[in-house]
Amino acid sequence: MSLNRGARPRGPEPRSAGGGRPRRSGLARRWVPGAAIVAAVLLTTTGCQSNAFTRMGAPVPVTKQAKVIVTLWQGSWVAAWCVGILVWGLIVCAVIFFRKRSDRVPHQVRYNLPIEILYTVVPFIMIGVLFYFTARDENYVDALPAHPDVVVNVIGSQWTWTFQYPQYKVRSEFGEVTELGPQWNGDIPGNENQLPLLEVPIGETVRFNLTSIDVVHSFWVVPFAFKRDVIPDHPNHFEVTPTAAYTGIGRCTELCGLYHSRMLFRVKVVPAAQFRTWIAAQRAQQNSSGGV
Ligand SMILES: [Cu+2]
Repeated sequence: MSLNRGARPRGPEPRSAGGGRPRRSGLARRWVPGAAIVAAVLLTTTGCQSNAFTRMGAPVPVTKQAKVIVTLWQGSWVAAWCVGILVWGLIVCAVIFFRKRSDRVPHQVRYNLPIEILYTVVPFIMIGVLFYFTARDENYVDALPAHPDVVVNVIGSQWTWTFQYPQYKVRSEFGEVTELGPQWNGDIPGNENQLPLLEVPIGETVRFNLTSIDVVHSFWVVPFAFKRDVIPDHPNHFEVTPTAAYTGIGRCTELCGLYHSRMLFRVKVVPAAQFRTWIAAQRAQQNSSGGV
C-alpha cells in the first residue's frame, strides 16, 4: 500500500481561480494602501487634537528637565517601533514568501556566519545607543549648578511634608519661611487647602534638598517627570527650572506607613513676581505670629 503523498488532487484547486498568488497580491494591493491611509490619518489627527498620543502616556512637562525626560521617552518609543516594524516585517515576509510549497526538504546549513554576526552585533548597537542617550540625559537632569535662584528644603515625615525657604528669613526667630505640613485628615474633596504648599517660580533654577526625620519617603511631582527618595541621614538633592504654570498635587511615592496615601502636598508653579509676593506674605504672616 502506498500513500502516494506527492499526488496532487485532480481538478481545479479551491483557491486557484485566477491563480493563488495573483489573488493574494490583489488583496494586498486593495487593502494595504487603504490601511496605511487610515493609520496615517489616525496618527496625524490624534496628534492635532492633543499631543497625548505623541507623549506616549508621559505627563505634560513643566520643567526643562522634564522636557528632556519626555523627549528621551519618545525617542525610546520611536526606536522600539522601528525595531518592532522591522521584526514584524521580516516575520510577515517569511510567512508570505517562504511558505512550504512542497515536501522537498530545503537546503540544510550548519551555520550562517554573516547572519549570526549581524544578530549579535545589532543588539549591542541598539543597547549602546539607548545607553548613550539615557546617560547623557541623566547627567543633565542630575546636574546641580552652583548658584540656584531658589532653595527649598523638603522635610518628609510620617505623614506630611514641610517646605522651608532658607533664603527668606523670618526676622523674629532667624528661621526661614516655612510651609508646615499638618497631617491631612483625608477629607477630600474641597479641603485640599489643608495640604502643605510648595510654590516655585517659573524661569528660575530651584534646588530641592530632601531629608527625612523618620522613614524613607519619596518626593514626586508628576509633571516634573521625576521622583527622588527622601532618606533619613542621607540628604538627596535635585534641581529643576520650571517653564510653565502648573497647579496640582504632589505625592509621596514610597510606602511609608499607615497614612502613606494621605502624604500629599499642593504644588504651584507661578510667575516669579507672584512667587515673591507669596514669599513676602508668608514672611509677614510668620513674623507677626512670632515665627514658625
Ligand atoms: Cu511617605
